[in-house]
Amino acid sequence: MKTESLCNIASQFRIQGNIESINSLGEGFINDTYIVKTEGNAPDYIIQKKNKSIFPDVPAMMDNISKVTDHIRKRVINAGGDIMREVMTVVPNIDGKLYYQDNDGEFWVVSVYIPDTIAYDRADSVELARKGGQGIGKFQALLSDFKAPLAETIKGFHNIRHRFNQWDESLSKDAAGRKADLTREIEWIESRRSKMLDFWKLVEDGTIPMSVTHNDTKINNILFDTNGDVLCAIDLDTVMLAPALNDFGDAIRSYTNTGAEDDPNLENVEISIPMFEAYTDGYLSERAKTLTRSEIEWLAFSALYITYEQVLRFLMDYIDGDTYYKIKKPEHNLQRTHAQYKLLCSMERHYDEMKNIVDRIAEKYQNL
Ligand code: GN1
Ligand code: MG
Repeated sequence: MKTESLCNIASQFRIQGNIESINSLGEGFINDTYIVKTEGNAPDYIIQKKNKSIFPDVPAMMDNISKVTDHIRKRVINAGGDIMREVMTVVPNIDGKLYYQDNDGEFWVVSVYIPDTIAYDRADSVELARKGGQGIGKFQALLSDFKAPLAETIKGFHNIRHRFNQWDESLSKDAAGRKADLTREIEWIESRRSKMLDFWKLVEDGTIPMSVTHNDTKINNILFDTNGDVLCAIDLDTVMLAPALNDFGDAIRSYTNTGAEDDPNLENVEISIPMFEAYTDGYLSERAKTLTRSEIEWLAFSALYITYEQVLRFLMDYIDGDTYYKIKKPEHNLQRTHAQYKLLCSMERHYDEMKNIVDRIAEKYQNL
């Protein structure tokens, strides 16, 4: 059977207006994303081909997204907000399903494009970091009374015990024959294994609770209004139940890095403490009163945890022969590994300072 055209696929969804153009959008590592422009006053749309090898159960993922956005929508309505801008709107296909499966078995999904918004590739000011923290804090707070179960769409996503199982398997396979040249990098992972597992045990024994989390909280997953206010979190593919701390840690990993995630010049890469402080302030302004004592206690550590996990994931993908992340050059995953490791070392050096900042800010908001 012939591969279907983008236009034909888009026409399978309940979109308003006639399609004017469909163009590629953004540079996600995972999915293929396009913008569907329509004629006249009809809204524009985002159409995405979901990556089946990463999301083995797209219907379950879309079910999670729809439950979570329905919940947020109700809260936005109650607060008198604008549901076309403050929450993502998923568009069903003509059969009422939240996805369309094409002739090649690929899964496509559509959402309404929110116009007049800004998405930042990086947070380059403390004001922006603070707003980003507020954004994710708000997202979590809007979902703090969410009770329905959610599917675990990517098994063990930020579960380091699960990641070590994958890691051990990758090392023993050595699929691309690269292991021999990676002694130093592998030692970075192994030397911290027990420390990371000790943290995860607190999740397993319930000391650190589970809640609804976004699981990919880079600043480019938050939409801002043209006046700079947070509108909503987008890219909800990985919405699942996990420790709230993961969202904080992942955000710190991206916001506070003075260099790029794949910076070839390691001298550029450090944690910016002013950015850490600003993000923490924004986040805790929304969450200080609802987080538990143990969550506050481990908040700073979560940044080290998620950054470590990212070092492991980039390195593991390099060892596997670059099968997960899209790469732009042969050693891209190794370059990402080095840059994220540099960031991890910088966080480790500043850990006491980070903890003090969390304690001080948490106390400030708890006493308000
Ligand atoms: C992936 O492609 P993007 O930016 O949505 C990944 C994240 C990583 C990130 C690293 C489902 O996210 O976990 O932190 O790349 N998402 C998935 O840049 O694996
Ligand atoms: Mg993403």
